[in-house]
Amino acid sequence: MRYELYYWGEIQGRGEYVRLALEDAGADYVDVARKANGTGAMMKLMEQKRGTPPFAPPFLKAGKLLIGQTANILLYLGARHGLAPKTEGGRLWLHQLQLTITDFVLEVHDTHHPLGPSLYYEDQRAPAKKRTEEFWNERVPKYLGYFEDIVTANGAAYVTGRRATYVDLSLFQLVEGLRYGFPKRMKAFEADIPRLVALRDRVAERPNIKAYLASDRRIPFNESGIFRHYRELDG
Ligand SMILES: N[C@@H](CCC(=O)N[C@@H](CS)C(=O)NCC(=O)O)C(=O)O
Repeated sequence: MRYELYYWGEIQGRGEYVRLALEDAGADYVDVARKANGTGAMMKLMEQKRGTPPFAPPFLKAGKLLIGQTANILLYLGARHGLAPKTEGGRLWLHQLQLTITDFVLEVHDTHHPLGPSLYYEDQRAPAKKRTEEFWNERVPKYLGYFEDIVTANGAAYVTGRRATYVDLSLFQLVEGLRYGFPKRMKAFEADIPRLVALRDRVAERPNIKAYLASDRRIPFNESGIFRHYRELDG
């Protein structure tokens, strides 16, 4: 089956967590909105009233299924492509971790858009600065410390053991994104999360991920995505 991924074609954004899973799995997929007329096709699916219309991208068409919400898509792909444990308890645990990543991603977004997504960053610079201070003082240590503790406690290469899961791919993306958005702050912080950094390195070396990162399928970070680099926010 050829999957159809629907996500904005110019950014990594939330679609990247799905792209990483599809790429690691070596799945056959088309990144629809990166093709001619793809964004129109994406909007059409969102506007449909019947079936299971998604609220927002990313969403995935898998045969007759149309699946929205990043964590939900990964729940589906993880089970089909060996990127999740086999037990119900293991899958729920992984899904729980991915939902926590979803929460964190929103907080990353809110560093540059603390007053909401409808205003430009340039119209919320002062609150963004304040929010970013809190984000780095309180929230990054809390979230990444949580994941660091989990990896430390199980003492294995990946978050649930010896095999990589979609959560490991997402943790890779968080470290990469923070490095891009806040290079100075992240450089100082990385000493506190050595196991997450090692996990990031392990993911980067996985053959399919390595090939993907070197390809033009990997869209470069930019200032339209979730992780943005604004020098004034980087300490
Ligand atoms: N909780 C959803 C959030 C989806 C979301 O916010 N998508 C963004 C792009 S990253 C979007 O296009 N939102 C449109 C909107 O909120 O109106 C997920 O994790 O997939």
